[in-house]
Amino acid sequence: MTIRNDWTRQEIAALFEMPFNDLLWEAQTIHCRHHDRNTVQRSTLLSIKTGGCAENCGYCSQSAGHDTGLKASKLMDVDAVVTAATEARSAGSQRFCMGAAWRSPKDRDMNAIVSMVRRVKALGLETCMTLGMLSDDQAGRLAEAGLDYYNHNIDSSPEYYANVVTTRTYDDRLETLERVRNSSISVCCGGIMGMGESRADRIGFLHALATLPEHPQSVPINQLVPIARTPIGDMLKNTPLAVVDEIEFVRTVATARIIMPEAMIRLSAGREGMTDTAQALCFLACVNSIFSGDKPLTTGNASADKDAALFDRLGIVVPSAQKQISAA
Ligand code: SAM
Ligand code: DTB
Ligand code: SF4
Repeated sequence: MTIRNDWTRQEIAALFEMPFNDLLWEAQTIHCRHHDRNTVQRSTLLSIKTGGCAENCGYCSQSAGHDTGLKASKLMDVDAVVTAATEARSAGSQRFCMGAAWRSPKDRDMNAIVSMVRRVKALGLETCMTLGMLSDDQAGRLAEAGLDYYNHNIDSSPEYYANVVTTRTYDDRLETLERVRNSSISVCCGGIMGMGESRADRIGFLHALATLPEHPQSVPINQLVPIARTPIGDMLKNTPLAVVDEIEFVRTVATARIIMPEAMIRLSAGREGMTDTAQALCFLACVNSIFSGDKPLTTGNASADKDAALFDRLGIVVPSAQKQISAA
C-alpha cells in the first residue's frame, strides 16, 4: 500500500462523510495491516517544568497570561525525573514523555535536558520530549542524546490557528517540525478537538498533517480539557455545543488512520471525560497508545485502575517495558 502525502481536503472530507460503519471498516482494515490490533501502548507524561509560559495558547493552564491559579515551578532536577520514569516503568509504561511549559528551551537548560534523555532511555523506556520551538543546534543535541520522539503539535487547521494562539504562527510550528524531521528524532505532532472548530477545520488539521513531507511517526489526538479562566475553556462554558461529540471524535481518529496508515495514533488528553464505549471504538478504529497516570501534565486523567479494567474487558494487551529492553 502506498503512503500518500498528496491528500486533498476534498478526499479527506469524503472519508469523514462516509457511513460510520464503512469508515470504521476501512480504518480497521488499514490498522490491521500495519499494527497489532489488540495491543495498546501505555505512555506516562511528566511535567518537568510547569507553568509561567510566555505563549498564550487559549486552551492551556500553563500560560503566564491566564490566571488559572496554577503554581509555576522551575525545571525539575534530573534525579527526580529519573525516579519518576523508574516508577512509570514499574507501573507498566513503555514510553515516557517529558513536557516543559516553554516557548523554547534556554541553552543553559540543555545540559540537564540531554542528561534526562540519556538516563530515561537507559531505563529501556522510549523517550519523548516537548519543550516548544527548537533551534537547529538544540534539535541536534537532542538527537545526539538519542531522543526517540519530539512532540510539537499544530493543534488545529492553519485557518483556525489565530483563534488558538497569537504569540506564534503556524509557520513557526512547521519550522520546528522541519528541524526535528531533519534530525534522527521521530516527529510526534497532533492537535486538539473541541476548541470550537468546525468539521472543515478538523479536515484542514488532518490535511496539514498528512501533507507534511513525511507523515509524523506519532499523532496525538487530544480532546480539549476545558480549563476555567483560559479563553477557550471559558468560551466553551457559553457554547457547550462546541464540544465534539463522540461519534465525530471517532470519525476523526478513523480518518487519521486511513490517511496516515503507519503513524502511532495516541488518544491523549481528555479521556477522563470520554465513555468506555467511545474509547473502545477508538481502539477498534485505530488507536495505538494512551497516556496513563493521574494527570497528563496539569489536568485529570482516567485512572490507571479504570484503564486496566477497560483493557481487560476488551482483551487489549500492553507490550511490557521489559520486553522492549530484551528486544533492544
Ligand atoms: N510548551 C510545549 C508546546 O506547547 O509545544 C509543550 C507542552 S504543551 C502542554 C503540549 C500539548 O498539550 C499542546 O500542544 C496541546 O496540544 C496539548 N494540551 C495542552 N493543554 C491542553 C488542554 N487543556 N486540553 C487538551 N490538550 C491540551
Ligand atoms: C499531547 O498532544 N498531549 C499531551 C502531550 N502531547 C504532551 C499533553 C496533554 C496536556 C493536557 C493538559 C494538561 O494536563 O495540562
Ligand atoms: Fe506554553 Fe505549551 Fe501551554 Fe502553549 S501549550 S501555553 S506553549 S505550555
